Amino acid sequence: MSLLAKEDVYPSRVGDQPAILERRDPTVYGHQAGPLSTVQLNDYQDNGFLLWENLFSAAEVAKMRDDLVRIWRQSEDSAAPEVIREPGGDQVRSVFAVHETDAAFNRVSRDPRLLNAARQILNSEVYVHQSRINFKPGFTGQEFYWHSDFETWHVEDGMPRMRALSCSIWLDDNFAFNGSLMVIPHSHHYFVACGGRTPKEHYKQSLRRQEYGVPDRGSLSWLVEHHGIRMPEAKAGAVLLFDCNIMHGSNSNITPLGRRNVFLVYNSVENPLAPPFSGEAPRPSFLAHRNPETVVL
Ligand code: 6CS
Ligand code: FE
Repeated sequence: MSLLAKEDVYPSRVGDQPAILERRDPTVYGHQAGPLSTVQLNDYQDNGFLLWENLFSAAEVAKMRDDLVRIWRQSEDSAAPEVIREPGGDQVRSVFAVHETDAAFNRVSRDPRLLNAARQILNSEVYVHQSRINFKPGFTGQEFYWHSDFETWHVEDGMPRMRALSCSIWLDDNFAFNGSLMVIPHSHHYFVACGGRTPKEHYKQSLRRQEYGVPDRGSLSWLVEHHGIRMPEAKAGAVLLFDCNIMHGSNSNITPLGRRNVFLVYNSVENPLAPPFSGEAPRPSFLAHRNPETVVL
């Protein structure tokens, strides 16, 4: 891989005014064979997300829930950096790198249903860029403000191009009322460049409540006026596939019903991380894998 700094085709948080730029990368990189039909691929290409209902059986969900509860219990008193707590409290909000630290979720990260869908969309071999469990517990699970994952992964991790996707495995029923993901369909076709500059060690704050690298209200309003908001709902066992650059967020959960989801982010091996475009030090590897060859899938 060239050590020359890559051209920054998606400048953000460079001290300029916010702007809405055109996407300069495909969404679906090819039409090689895989588990997704042409209709599903076209739907994903256009909207930037795809809800794959009943992908995991009730037995598989039950097993993953047991593994999740084990991780939840281990994390409650843990000072590990992978354990992120809710803003203003100490409840566990997320646990990162579960595909590395936990054998059960390592197996999930290598499930052929997910892998082959990622390979099909990204038209290449893939590796895990990031994994996490977002617990969003009942009554106390806080919001995730609007953002594009790619904006952060580009600026803070050095992900050069939009050739990555997230698989969110739903371990609870996701309803509009218990903090299900909101997405702006079609928003992945635009890159919302953010103002400001990235604070040092920003992730120590952003993973609790993100304030930099979030879209300005004018850009967000423009996207919603033109493309609306969707909030997919489905029973546990569904998987939401979404493009790295789709604008999304989720509300706080004040219901008694938890919204526990596991996220696996697959990046193309053709899109290895460069030095962060912010110019800051790279984020820790539990947030962004920097050596694809070390993550054998
Ligand atoms: O900074 C990140 O990598 C994380 N932040 C958010 C809000 N979504 C993606 C990812 O988990
Ligand atoms: Fe996100």
